[in-house]
Amino acid sequence: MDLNVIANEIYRHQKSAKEMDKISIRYPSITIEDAYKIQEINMEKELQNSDQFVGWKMGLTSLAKQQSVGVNQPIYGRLLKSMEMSNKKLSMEGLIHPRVEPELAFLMNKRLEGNNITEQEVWEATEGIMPALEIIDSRYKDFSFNLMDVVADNASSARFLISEIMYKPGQLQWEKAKVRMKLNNQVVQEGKGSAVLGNPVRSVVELVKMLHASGLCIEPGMIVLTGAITEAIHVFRGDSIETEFVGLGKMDLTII
Ligand code: 0L1
Ligand code: MG
Repeated sequence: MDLNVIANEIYRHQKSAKEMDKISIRYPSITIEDAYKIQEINMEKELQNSDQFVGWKMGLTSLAKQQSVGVNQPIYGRLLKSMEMSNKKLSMEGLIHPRVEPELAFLMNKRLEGNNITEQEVWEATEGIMPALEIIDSRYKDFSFNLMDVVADNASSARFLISEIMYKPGQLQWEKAKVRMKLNNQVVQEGKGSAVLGNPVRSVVELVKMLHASGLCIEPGMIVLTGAITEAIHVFRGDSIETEFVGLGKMDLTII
């Protein structure tokens, strides 16, 4: 099994926005370490193409999502500057079957590393917290995958939109932050910050520990998408999404 070959195949599908078969079927012995290595190989390609590595995302941070993939652990992915949306219009170009999920984004101002990191240390290293929308888009047919597949596909990362309004970490009890999502004027999802590992700060703690296992860390200036507060909504061209982060502001998205 050549990880570069598998990475190239996934990369081609990420770029062409064409669905592919699960790699775990053809490579049943693939490990989680292999899958993270594939993710890293493809990130290197992007950096060589002048993209910028701007942060990390955590995925599968809710019990419901973990159960749907049959795992009991979150995963991480890498965020690139080119994934960041600059306006509220999501183009379907380059996407296969996108889904939108509301998240809280942490902006870090210190390096965070190590296996013994505490919530207090994460709070102290947090410049601010911003409402965000993540657009996930699995490259696998029917959005169906196992843990190794999804990690190798950069945790389904596709696009993200971050609110311009930043809040101080102590401004709110983030586990109580309420979110309501409307799709074409109908409320379709509601949730609270506690859906993210009990509190989004724990997602950053877990991320630092998982990165440590691979000799990686969070650098100052990086953002962390901490994980979905509600189920992701499948969107199509012509849809409009209105997400209310109660007391923190609204984020709209039109799919074009
Ligand atoms: O951000 C996420 O929680 C998604 C992680 C990958 C699983 C999926 O694509 O639903
Ligand atoms: Mg997400």
